[in-house]
Amino acid sequence: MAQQNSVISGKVLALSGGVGGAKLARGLAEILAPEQLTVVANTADDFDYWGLRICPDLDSVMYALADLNDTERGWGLAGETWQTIAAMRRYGGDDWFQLGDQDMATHLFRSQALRRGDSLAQVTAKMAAQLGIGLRLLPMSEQPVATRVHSDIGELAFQEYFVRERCEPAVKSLEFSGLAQASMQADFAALLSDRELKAIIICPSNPFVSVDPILSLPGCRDALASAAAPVIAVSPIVAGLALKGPAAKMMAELALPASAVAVAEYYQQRYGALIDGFVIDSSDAQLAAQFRTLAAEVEVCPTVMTDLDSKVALGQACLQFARRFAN
Ligand code: FO1
Repeated sequence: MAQQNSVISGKVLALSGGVGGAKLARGLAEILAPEQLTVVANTADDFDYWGLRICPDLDSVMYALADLNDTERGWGLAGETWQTIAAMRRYGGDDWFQLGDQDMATHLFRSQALRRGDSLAQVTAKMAAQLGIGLRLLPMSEQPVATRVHSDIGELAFQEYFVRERCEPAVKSLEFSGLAQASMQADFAALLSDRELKAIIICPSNPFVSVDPILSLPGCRDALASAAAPVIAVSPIVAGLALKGPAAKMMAELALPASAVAVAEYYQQRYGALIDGFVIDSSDAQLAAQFRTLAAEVEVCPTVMTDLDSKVALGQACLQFARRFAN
């Protein structure tokens, strides 16, 4: 990855869900040297399927960082084939969650390594290195945490809600099973007390199912608050819509208005004065004044990432914004 002129010296931490977060992580990877950047991905979407451990957000970030992701479908690998799932269908096996033939190697390799005793961070690092990724990609935790969706059709595992039911059930509440017994992945926790850490960026990922599981890990909120670096959050809601996924629909179901301000208010209500600055899209510029009542700084810039240039531009804007908080 060719580095562009870095606007920050020191280390940067990006907290990410799947697709939206992966795009910003890819932009940051273009700007920063590999040793400067750590990306921590949500693992509360993880589940077992066909006897394999599936980690969709970690994989979305890994594939995007390696430029191997399918940008049209939004998940999985580009140039994928689907012979195994077709054969699985012939047996009458589960086919509601689609695993491509190449993607399956990721799940097989990971599941085998985990069974042999590797940690999730270790096997992720091995795969990332083989895909040419130099930066550090970490799972939020080594312990399993599973998002449970309490919905109008009953309780669902996250992927059952997201993929099998196509996000159609109305969400009543969310629960992160296993969270109380989980801890932050060790390198993630250590980075938060590193004096070299200069920016913590919450990527434009779903606040409820991608960011909350990370920030709700025991000790995470306080460790972020006491980190030397400012915490910058990029709004996943642009002009009242989620660019991808069910965030705006979930907000309506949770009785929150779908707006960048409501996301900021939600974070403030749940985590207190944790977030120092919010990045909102230019199309939401008229909302900027409302952030003053939240005692948070706001940066207005284009946040919709359609190509590498726009990913890099948003990355640069986040880093420049973070620098403004340096004392
Ligand atoms: N998303 C879908 O909408 N349908 C699928 O069949 C599907 C399969 C899949 C396989 C591997 C993988 O890493 C991701 C996959 N995703 C699929 C995406 C995934 O459900 C979501 O990106 C995240 O869990 C939401 O953050």
